[in-house]
Amino acid sequence: MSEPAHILVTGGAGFIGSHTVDALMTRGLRVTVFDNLSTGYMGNLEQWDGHPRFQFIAGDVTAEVTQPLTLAVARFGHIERIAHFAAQTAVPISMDDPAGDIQSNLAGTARILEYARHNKVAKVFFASSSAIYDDDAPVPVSETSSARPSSPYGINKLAAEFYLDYYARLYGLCSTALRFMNVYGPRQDPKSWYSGVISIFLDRAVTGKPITIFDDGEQTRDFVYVTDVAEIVTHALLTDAGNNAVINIGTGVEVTINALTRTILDLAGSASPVRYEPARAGDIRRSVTTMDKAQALLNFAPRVELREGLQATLAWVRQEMTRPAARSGSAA
Ligand code: UD2
Repeated sequence: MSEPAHILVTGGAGFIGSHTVDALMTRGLRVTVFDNLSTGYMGNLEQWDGHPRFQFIAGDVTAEVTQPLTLAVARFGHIERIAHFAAQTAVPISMDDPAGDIQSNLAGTARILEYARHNKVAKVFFASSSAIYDDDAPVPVSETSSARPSSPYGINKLAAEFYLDYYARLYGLCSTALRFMNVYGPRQDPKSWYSGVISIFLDRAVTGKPITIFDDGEQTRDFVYVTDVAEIVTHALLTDAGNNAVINIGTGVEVTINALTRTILDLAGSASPVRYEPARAGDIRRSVTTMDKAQALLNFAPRVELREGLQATLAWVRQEMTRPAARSGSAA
């Protein structure tokens, strides 16, 4: 019997990356995580510690990757496919340091693509973002909506998509880019300024601290649960589905921040006060995706509805509070 395929997950200690590692390990594959632990946590991978099909390699996509990856190949053999999540993930940081964002998000992706073409990798998955769209694009956004990023983060994600296309045309390298809407769920760091609204609000609801809604709360987002995202990434990575395509990943359900807040307070049984503050600079008003392309090319149908996903995330937030050292594995 042949050995299970060897998959590389860059940024595999992070929020979405670690859930993708779970999905790949559960399918019986061999997984190497390549991560610099700048925002990821070893605690996100503790369930695989010591597993014979799992290895962690400390490394950074802002530097040469071939040398550190020879260690991965020495143990698990040729890397067949790559899920590339390693990135600087905060839009505001990209605005403060555009050149740094180019290094992490664009040059980092180019290094992974160079590795893939020189080492005959069968397929690369790339984590793109709804941040590539024009803020003024009418909703729901589809993959043909105007791409006009309003941040260096979005510019570099879009440029990276062009690199995927270039590698496909010039070298026949196969890839799929998924443009994520607002992903939420367990392991999204509630303490970070740059974290998602759901993890921040759940943390505040549980601790009884005030919740701050920017603007009037009638702005909308499309919230997709992280295990649904990890499953569709795994499907695109391991099959020919979505080959050389860019596809939006959300739910198609548009939710206001006010409605979200009510549900969170209700689920948590919380009396946290709610305050309103002026709109955050650069915030978009409405965001939701069409589902047509994801359905047609990936047969994607999200399984976890918002209330259910919030409940699961709430349980995780409560559990994390009982073990305060859990998120201390970061080198950042
Ligand atoms: C999401 C992505 C970002 C990028 C962007 C593209 C996350 C965490 N971020 O940013 O990476 O892809 O989409 O447009 O998924 N809010 C409050 N109070 C708070 C925090 C947030 O009212 O304490 C509001 C905020 O003003 C916004 C909404 O909640 O209207 C969502 O904010 P977010 O930071 O979770 O995500 P977003 O959509 O700005």
